Amino acid sequence: MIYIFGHKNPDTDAIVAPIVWESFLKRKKINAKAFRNGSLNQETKFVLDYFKIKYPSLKTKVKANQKIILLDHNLYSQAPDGAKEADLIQVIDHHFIGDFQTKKPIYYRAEPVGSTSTIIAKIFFEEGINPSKKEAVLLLSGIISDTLKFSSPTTTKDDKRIAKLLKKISNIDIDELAQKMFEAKSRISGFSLKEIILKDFKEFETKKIKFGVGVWETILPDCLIKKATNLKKEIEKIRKIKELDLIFFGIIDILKKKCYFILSDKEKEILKRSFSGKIENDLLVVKGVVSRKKQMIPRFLEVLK
Ligand SMILES: [Mn+2]
Repeated sequence: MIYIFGHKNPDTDAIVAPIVWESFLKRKKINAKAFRNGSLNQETKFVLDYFKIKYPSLKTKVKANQKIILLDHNLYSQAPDGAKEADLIQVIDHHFIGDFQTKKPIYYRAEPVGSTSTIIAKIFFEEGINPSKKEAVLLLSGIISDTLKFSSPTTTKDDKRIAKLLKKISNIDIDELAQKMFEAKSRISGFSLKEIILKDFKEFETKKIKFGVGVWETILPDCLIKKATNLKKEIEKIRKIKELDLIFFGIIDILKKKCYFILSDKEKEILKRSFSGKIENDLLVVKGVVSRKKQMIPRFLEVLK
């Protein structure tokens, strides 16, 4: 049995890609199972409920020599515990490739497209297999989520082309689905500020500095902007608990394409050197920044160096 994982703190792409990849492998008579490495976010819950798809089981650790596939990530810091000692057989991903080593040859497919779902769909079409309606809606949701409905700078021609094909198969109204997904994602009631900061959070490191970057994508930024001072205090606490040197957190206004970075004490100077924008109380407001992968991480790595 092969275990398929998306990254820690899964977003919609990191959940739907493993589910569809499991069913792709099953068509090839390969016994595989999709897992989630963390709790589902509101958007993903909405997608799975709306299309009546079972939630994948939670698994955060693997035993040595367990056969595993990593989707939507290639960094061990985002993989389940024990992944380094497991038997890694495939990676399909659209992120930068980190300090990555394997013991034996593996299937590795990386493409600079907007989502892993795009790559999975491409593999279906390349092999002459049409995704089922269910597979198509799941992959379409992954693309919409990661590209913020084709508005993120990570969006490529391939994402749009593949989405059109998937729309044809599934007969889904993309605008309507995206609106519902973004509404679900924007709900903050029931979450503590700590949960909000850590909900979509990834850790990185340079030679000397370990840092985390959290983002909260929303169509209703004001309800969090109001809490900037408290978010700042929360960042101080989380930095200590997680033993990180720095924590960057940005509220991303999906519709206006703006990022509101919290100017927490230790991160303030790096943030100001990384992005130019307007300072409003405890916030640095940066126009046009919506992608952690393409806009934040490369910039932070450069400035931290
Ligand atoms: Mn992704």
